[in-house]
Amino acid sequence: MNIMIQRKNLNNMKKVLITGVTGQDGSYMAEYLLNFTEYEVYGIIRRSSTKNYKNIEHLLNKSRFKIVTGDLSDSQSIDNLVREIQPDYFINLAAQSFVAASWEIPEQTFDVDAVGVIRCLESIRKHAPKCRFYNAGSSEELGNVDYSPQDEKHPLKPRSPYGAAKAAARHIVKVYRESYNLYAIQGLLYNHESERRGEEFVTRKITKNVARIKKSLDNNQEFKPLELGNIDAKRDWSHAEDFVRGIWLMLNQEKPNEFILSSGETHTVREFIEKSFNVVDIKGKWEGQGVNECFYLENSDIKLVCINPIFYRPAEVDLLWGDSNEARLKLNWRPEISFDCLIKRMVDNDFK
Ligand code: NAP
Ligand code: G4F
Repeated sequence: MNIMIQRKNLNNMKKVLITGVTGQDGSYMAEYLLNFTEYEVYGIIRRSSTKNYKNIEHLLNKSRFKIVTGDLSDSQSIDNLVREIQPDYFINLAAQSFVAASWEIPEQTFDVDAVGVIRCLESIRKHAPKCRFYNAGSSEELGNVDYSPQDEKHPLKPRSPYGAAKAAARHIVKVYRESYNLYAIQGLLYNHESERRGEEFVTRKITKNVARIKKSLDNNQEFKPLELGNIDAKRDWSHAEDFVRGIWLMLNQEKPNEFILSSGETHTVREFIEKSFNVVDIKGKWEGQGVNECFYLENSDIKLVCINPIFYRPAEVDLLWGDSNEARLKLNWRPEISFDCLIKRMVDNDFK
């Protein structure tokens, strides 16, 4: 009897295919959906000689979580997965997501972040046209912004190969939605971070180094200062856990609308640095100008942070500040983790 019930439930389960499941958002999304008993989650990972399961290790023993292999740069692999699994939802969170690297590998970035989206859409169109598709859009698409805070009507003005690829993806998602009547959307998400954030991104780079410097100071050891680029850039930062909820709400509307998800606040990188040091009770002061500016330990000549121009970008997005009122109104979504709480969680995690 129990076995029969279990079989029935398994058959009734909705199948969710997630790309980028080893990354920050993909791992939170899988975790979020596995809390609901009606979903079977298929996480797509890339084939490689070394497994990168750090963010999903805690999910591997769950019966409703399955690992499958595929690559956004390989249409056959995506096609096979969609044909065989017949997903109800396809959440594309895979990307070359590091903006700075997109000038070094522009073709690969465009291939994965834009053409890869066509590969997903084509497979859905052919094999699972009822499947709901979400593509991960970015505030980088807005780039050199005209006004603040930016809303859904803001024009696309990308400043990086990454931003241009995501903007192209936005157009193609709309074309497939309108041409084939697919439920295909691309949310426009502002920066979101977490304890699982990649170590190259500025927030995690700061919190990791704050933890390193704190340990060195506590042990009276010498240390190298943290080196950063443009510390006056402004970003609208949230916690990734809040955003996966928003993505899921966007995917489950009656009609396929696209929304901005953001905290509605903007802060400089400089502020993120100061607050991160504050979490571990280190006070500092800024001195100098431009590339000679440094953050010194208060009442000493010890450098905590310096500027290194190698981290400047060929073109910068100076200010991102999102107006997410539409999502708050229509999806009844709002972020719950504050800027200060985000920083504390990240610093505490790195310090541990
Ligand atoms: P992330 O941590 O860098 O994760 C990226 C994921 O994509 C990884 O799992 C990576 O797999 C996978 N991947 C990369 N290339 C692939 C390929 N060719 N085929 C299959 N998988 C591939 O990124 P994230 O921060 O979670 O972001 C998720 C998505 O949201 C991305 O599309 C990103 O561009 C977008 N986005 C992020 C933010 C943000 O602030 N976090 C804001 C707006 C939009 P490996 O483990 O094999 O490398
Ligand atoms: O942390 P970042 O590298 O994130 P960025 O460029 O804003 O991109 C992130 O958010 C986008 C959404 O807006 C996503 F679509 C994208 O996938 C990614 O998740 O840099 C943030 C700011 C930039 O202005 C950068 O110039 O920090 C500045 N910065 C200053 N020094 C630095 C550094 N960034 C990095 N990564 N490393 C530095 O040393």
